[in-house]
Amino acid sequence: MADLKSTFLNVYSVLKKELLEDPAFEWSPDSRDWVERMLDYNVPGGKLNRGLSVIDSYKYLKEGKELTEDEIFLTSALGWCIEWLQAYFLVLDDIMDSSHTRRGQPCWFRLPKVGLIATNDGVLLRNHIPRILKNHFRDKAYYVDLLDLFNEVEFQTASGQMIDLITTLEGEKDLSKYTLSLHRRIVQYKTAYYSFYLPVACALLMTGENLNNHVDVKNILVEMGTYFQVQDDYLDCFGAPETIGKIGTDIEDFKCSWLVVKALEICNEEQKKLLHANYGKADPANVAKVKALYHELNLQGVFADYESKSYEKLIASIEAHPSKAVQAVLKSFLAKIYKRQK
Ligand code: GPP
Ligand code: MG
Ligand code: MG
Ligand code: MG
Repeated sequence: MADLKSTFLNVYSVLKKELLEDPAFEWSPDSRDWVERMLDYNVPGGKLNRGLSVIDSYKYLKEGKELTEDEIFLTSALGWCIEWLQAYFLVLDDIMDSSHTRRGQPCWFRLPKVGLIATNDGVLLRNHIPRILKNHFRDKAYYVDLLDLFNEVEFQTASGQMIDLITTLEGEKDLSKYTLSLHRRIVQYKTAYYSFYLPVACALLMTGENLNNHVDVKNILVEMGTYFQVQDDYLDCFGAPETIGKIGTDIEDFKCSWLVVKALEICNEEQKKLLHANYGKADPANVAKVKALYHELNLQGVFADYESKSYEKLIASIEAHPSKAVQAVLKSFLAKIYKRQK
């Protein structure tokens, strides 16, 4: 594992070097330094689960056959394309969510020298993906499918992000619209496709599969991604900032979080009034009242219950899949996130 990670990180250096020598631009020392610093700050510092999953998934699909150097490089390059996509989303998401920290450091746009230049950095990060794909995949039979996959998933994510954001519009804040079905719609689009379906779909394309034949795999991965975002919502309030590397802002931001949806479902009239009066306010005193209510309602226990039930359901649908190799892909992905603390 440690070995796989260091191989993966070596590929990052190769891809970065190519981008910093991109012949389509006349580089100056300043511009090269900016992009290098921006990439090192935003791309490689996460858990790398999404990226590493491309290599893992491909291995399982090859049923344990030793990968060639070329296959390791290509699966890693696709893994990095997903990490680049993630960096692009996070740089912009942190501006949209007024977040302060990410991966244990200030959000990129919070650096005094960066500010709103971060929006253009997001656009650059996004543009690096087709450049990496062109450099390494243009001769492959699945090149067009790969481009199409990244485009589709980006569109789904931006659409999910849009519904996440418009529910919080000033003047339209309305807790009564926060239901489990709205929550599901948001997280399926903003998180599940790019975080869960995309890595496995990349591996499937590399093995020559047609994605239209794997809708059942997609459905299971979307379920898994939904569970993952419920964990993210839970950790936003109950996680330790030192461990998750970020300070939660969902209560302040009036987010349609799984926690507020559950709270609304089980609270009494008086508790509902308290939620309406305090949710979505920046003042720490309001936030503290919402958190106290979450404790009173034992949302930690409700979440623990949800977590074990989701796990059972996911395992059952994975085991119903006819291919042992696909089962192994899905189980390894689930094992990486079950009961995660970060
Ligand atoms: C995660 O939501 C969703 C994204 C990172 C997708 C962003 C999409 C864009 C098109 C910008 P979140 O805000 O709960 O994540 P976190 O808790 O990590 O801030
Ligand atoms: Mg956010
Ligand atoms: Mg967000
Ligand atoms: Mg979150």
